[in-house]
Amino acid sequence: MNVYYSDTHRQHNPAFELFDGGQRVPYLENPDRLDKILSALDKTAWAEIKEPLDFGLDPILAVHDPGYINFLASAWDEWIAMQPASDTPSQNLVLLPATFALRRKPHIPASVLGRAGYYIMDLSAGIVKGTYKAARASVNCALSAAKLIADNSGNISSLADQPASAFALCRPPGHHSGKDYAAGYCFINNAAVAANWLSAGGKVALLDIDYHACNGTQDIFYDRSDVLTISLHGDPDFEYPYYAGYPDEIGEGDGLNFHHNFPLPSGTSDITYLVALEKALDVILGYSPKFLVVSVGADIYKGDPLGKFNISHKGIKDIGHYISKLGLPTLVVMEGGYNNEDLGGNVTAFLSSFVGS
Ligand code: SP5
Ligand code: ZN
Repeated sequence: MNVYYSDTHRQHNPAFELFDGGQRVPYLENPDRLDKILSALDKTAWAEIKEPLDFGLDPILAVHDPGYINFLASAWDEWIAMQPASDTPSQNLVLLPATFALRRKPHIPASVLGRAGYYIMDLSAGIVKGTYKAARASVNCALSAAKLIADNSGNISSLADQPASAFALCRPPGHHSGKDYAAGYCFINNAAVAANWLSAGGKVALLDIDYHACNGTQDIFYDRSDVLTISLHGDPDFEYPYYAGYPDEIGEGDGLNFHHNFPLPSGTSDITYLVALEKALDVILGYSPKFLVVSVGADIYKGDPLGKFNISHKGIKDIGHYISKLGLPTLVVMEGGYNNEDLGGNVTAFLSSFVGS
């Protein structure tokens, strides 16, 4: 299986984030995550690591607001230029606003801190020098993997009767980023940009199994019927991102009935999860998509520092197996997962059912 990966992710490594209550903690979404995944992939017989191609800005701007992307591109330089000379080395600084715009028709101010509060939704999406470069490389991984499955979608692998599949080892992740905002470690919505790009060639189903609801992906496709979006996640009634991911959010306009949320309780076990997943997979089968995009987060694993599910290693393997049985050309996109020690084993277990192409 082709795996698209770029070392550029290392340039996005904020010194800290802020947890609830104002606790300043080391950034959980750190470069070590991908080191752990890469070393597990290296030990398999099937992973072929490839550099992404550069797709430029057009596929990004087909999904994201240009003012937002311009902000990501220049925010760090603008902010650093405003800082008084200080003893704090720049690698310890993070552009993180203290004032946020509620979406009540706010003005977009000229100042970089004002725009940071407009375009950033929470305290886990701070910007550093390399953030934009890393986010561009990350979305290029998703687009490169999308191109591979689009190019190969007619071919059934003789090895396992499994259609084309590819893995985008993206970092930073993407699914909390909407048209014009960064949130929850996400800056550019990799899976959404790739799904939109694929949708030029036929209907796309995007299934998000990260522990957190995909509020950004939900927003981006909410009024569209050509990309079906489905998310299984910790109930936002108690879990981040709190304000989206409820079962009554089913799309609007042309997109009515083309979004589905499956909120699940704290402590969700393999069985409970697989029952919900089967319902989600039935919706996908009924839609008859040409392509499947899976946003995968290993934060569903028991004991994840940001998760409250109780999914086992075997459960993660089974989830991959159930999804692979759809028999669709599948692009798997990396999202979250913060138990770095078990991350590699869980990701390779999930992917193993898609091997054969
Ligand atoms: C891609 C992804 O998985 N993003 C998740 C972002 C979650 N940010 C939540 C920050 C709030 C942390 N609350 C900490 C509770 C630790 N026990
Ligand atoms: Zn997550």
